[in-house]
Amino acid sequence: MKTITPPKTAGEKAILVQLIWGEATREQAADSLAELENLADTAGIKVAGSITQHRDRPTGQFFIGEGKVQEVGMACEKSGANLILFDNELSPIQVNNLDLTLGVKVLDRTELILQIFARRARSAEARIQVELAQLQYLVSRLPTSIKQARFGGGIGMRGPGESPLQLRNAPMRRRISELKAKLRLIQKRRVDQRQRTWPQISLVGYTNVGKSTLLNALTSAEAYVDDRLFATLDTKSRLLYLPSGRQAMLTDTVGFIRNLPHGLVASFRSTLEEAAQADLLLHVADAGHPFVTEHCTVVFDTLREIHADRVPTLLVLNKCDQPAAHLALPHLRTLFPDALTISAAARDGLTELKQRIAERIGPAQTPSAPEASTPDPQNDPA
Ligand SMILES: Nc1nc2c(ncn2[C@@H]2O[C@H](COP(=O)(O)OP(=O)(O)OP(=O)(O)O)[C@@H](O)[C@H]2O)c(=O)[nH]1
Ligand SMILES: [Mg+2]
Repeated sequence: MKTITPPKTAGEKAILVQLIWGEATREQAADSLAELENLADTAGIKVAGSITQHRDRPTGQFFIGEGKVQEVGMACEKSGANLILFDNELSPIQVNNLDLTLGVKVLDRTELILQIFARRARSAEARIQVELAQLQYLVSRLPTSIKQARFGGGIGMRGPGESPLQLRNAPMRRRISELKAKLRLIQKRRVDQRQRTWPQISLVGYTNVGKSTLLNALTSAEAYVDDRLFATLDTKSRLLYLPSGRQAMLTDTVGFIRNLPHGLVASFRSTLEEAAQADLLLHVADAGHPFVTEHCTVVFDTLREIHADRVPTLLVLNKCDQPAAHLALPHLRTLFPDALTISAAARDGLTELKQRIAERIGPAQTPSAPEASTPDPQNDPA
């Protein structure tokens, strides 16, 4: 069985489509659309334009209204776009209906993120995680009757003329079990290697906030840094030397993003589990981002999902060298009085950060012990 489907998005031109409904405000919707454009850029897709619609609720047939579908079709024709990227999550039937009506490939936000992951995964572990994410996403979208049928085809993202409805299921479930077992083995080896000699600290946070930059600034990790979403899929760990004379193992993680489907989070458990098992989390946030508080909420929610919300956490407001951060700081300090303010890029505030980490980690004589509340890694609910 093939391990991974190469992404098919490179060199494509897209129209972005967004439906604003329910409780979403205009500002949130605009930020979400800007994020989708960033995701498209990360995937190497040119954006030819965007179309937004307001409705009370989505339509069953196309998600957006029929008139809007025609408008999207005309925009594709006019701009030569060969791809439609939806900011909202669509049902397989809606994708199918749009494909058939418009004759243009349609991807929703989640599929786009999965394709970025597929392109960026380098290590064996990350590639297994991506395949697992793709399979779990496909399984989660199959109607029950199809889920119970037998599966005989290949795996991977939906290709031209191929719909999730045509996929059948038993070998997928077998493959999912195989991949989970492989991941557990890789993870166990890693944990065994470290043998919890050092206290474990995980860097967590929204994507593109500067986690890898901070890892580099605090250690000599030389982790990959890029002004793109999901720069890090292959995470690094490095020893951090604290002023107390103590050392701790600092680990980077995959960035979080809003509306990340649960199946995908579960697939990235082996890196996220590190966060759940850590002795301390450094929650890094971009203080200059206009939606920093929403980003923090996404991170809090995701940590709860992976049972990491009981791990002691230091909130680190990064990018404080930026003028936008200066403006936001008074408000952020009221919201998060215990947060530290730093600039990982300018290496500002790192001495105080190390001091605070040392205080949280405790004196060198204290052996580190995992909290009883950490979840059982064998007990994967996905
Ligand atoms: N101005 C400023 N930019 C920063 C700072 N820290 C990081 N950046 C920039 O922010 C962008 C993202 O940095 P990364 O370290 O790759 O962020 P990340 O959180 O690891 O991102 P992902 O791995 O994609 O989730 C890069 O362009 C960095 O140069 C900072 O303190 N100030
Ligand atoms: Mg990174």
